[in-house]
Amino acid sequence: MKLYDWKPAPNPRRVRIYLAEKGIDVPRQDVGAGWGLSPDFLARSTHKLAPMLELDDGTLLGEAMAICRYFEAQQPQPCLMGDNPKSMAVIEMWERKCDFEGVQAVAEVFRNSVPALADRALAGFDVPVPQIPALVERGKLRVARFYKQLDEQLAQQHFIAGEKFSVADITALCAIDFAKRIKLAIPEDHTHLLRWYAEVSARPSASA
Ligand SMILES: N[C@@H](CCC(=O)N[C@@H](CS)C(=O)NCC(=O)O)C(=O)O
Repeated sequence: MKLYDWKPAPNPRRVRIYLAEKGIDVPRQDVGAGWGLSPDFLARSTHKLAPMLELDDGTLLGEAMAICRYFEAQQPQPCLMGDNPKSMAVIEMWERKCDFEGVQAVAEVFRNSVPALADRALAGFDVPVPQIPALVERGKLRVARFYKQLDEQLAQQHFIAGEKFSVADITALCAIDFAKRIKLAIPEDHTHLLRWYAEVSARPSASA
């Protein structure tokens, strides 16, 4: 088994934090090459995205949460994806929101503004995809709404999907640290979100 990883990127980090929380050690290979992925990895990967998990039978698994789901089924404890129908659904709902409205909103700003990605505005494409500058402002609106929704949610409960730490917290943390790289930090008046951010950032897994 091998995990194809890319240290500076937010989606591979979702898997690294998850594995650290579970105490699972998987052989890894960093497939980054500058602002993109190495030609070797691109040639053999169907999705042309990291992370990617290669199983011993050669199966290639893409998508951060599909990789986590594979390990969760093998080693349920500590439980990070719910242990009953309701908690599983609530965690999945919040994790998907943190991906679509968090990671992907930040990526919209990042990929449409960073000069090094001028013709690579969408990940995973092998043809040039030019940036659309108007998407930067729209992405910022999405990120601001994401922060507000999380702040409201965290006023009600300790972690994003309830009273226990879960994959929803992992995805939210990766989205927020990705946003900080482009100076979209949590606003100072979002006190509940800041309380949560300080706590999850202090977990040993956050340095994964
Ligand atoms: N939905 C995918 C997203 C994967 C993704 O976008 N990965 C980025 C790194 S964060 C990537 O591989 N980008 C390749 C590139 O920029 O060329 C997941 O959950 O794993």
